[in-house]
Amino acid sequence: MHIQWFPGHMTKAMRKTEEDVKLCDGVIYVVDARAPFACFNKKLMNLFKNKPVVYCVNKCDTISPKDAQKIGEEFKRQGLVYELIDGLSKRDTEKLRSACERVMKEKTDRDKAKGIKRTLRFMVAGIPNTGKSTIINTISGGKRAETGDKAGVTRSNKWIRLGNFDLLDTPGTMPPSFDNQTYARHLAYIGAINDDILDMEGLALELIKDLKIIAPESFKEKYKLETLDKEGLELFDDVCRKRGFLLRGGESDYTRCSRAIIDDFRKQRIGKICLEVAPYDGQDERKG
Ligand SMILES: Nc1nc2c(ncn2[C@@H]2O[C@H](COP(=O)(O)OP(=O)(O)O)[C@@H](O)[C@H]2O)c(=O)[nH]1
Ligand SMILES: [Mg+2]
Repeated sequence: MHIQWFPGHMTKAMRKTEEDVKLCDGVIYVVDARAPFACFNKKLMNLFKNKPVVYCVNKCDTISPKDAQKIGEEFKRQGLVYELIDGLSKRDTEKLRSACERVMKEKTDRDKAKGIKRTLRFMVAGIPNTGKSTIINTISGGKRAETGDKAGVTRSNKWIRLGNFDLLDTPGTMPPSFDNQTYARHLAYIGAINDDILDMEGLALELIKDLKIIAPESFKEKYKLETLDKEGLELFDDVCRKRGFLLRGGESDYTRCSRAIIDDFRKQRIGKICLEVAPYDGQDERKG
């Protein structure tokens, strides 16, 4: 299975981002805690290389506190300024505001000495569906940016003014191609890639193979499987049977079961699973 997704509107969005970043003091780069490293779009991040960036590991409520801590350690090791947050928590999103103030402190102090009081302008960027608009809504205490549980809800850049703090909501963009297909799969699992272009049955089979390694206990428990010591497709059949997704002749109904498994994963019904904490950090292609 090879995943590729770069619709035309993203080229335009990328160009707009390149223009708009010049108007900003810094960037809040939002990633999804379930696949934080897959969310790094190098091409996009390249546009921010001269700006302070606050990394926001969002949706931490969907993974275990222990895994969140591990992600934090890795970001720290890479020398990044970051916050681990739940984008629906007002208290958490306020941490982002202070992180932005922190990275701007030198400049703000210099301005203050000159008697200048300026508004801080931050662009909220990242790949699609990581929760950029949600975070802006939570911080602003109102539903001002459109959100939705699929890729591509935000179509254009939009300023949200919050007193002396302005945030720019942007549509997410993907890299033009995925050189790491493990990461591409992770993005598909978490819903960052439009489902309509994906082979959902192929994707569910891949997810089964990944869960067998990443979260064997939760996977086994969720579908009441007797053993995981089987090939992916055989496990797929077991899940179909256990969930009652069978066609009239008793054969597996892969189509319906695929949707169900992927949905179970996205809604944490298999467990709070992070796909990218060591030793399953997606750096190596999956073994076995
Ligand atoms: N569980 C959880 N879901 C979130 C969080 N932040 C956003 N979401 C959900 O993720 C989906 C995408 O959010 P949205 O703000 O539209 O993402 P955007 O494309 O980056 O602007 C929506 O269904 C949100 O409700 C979070 O911190 N935790
Ligand atoms: Mg959005």
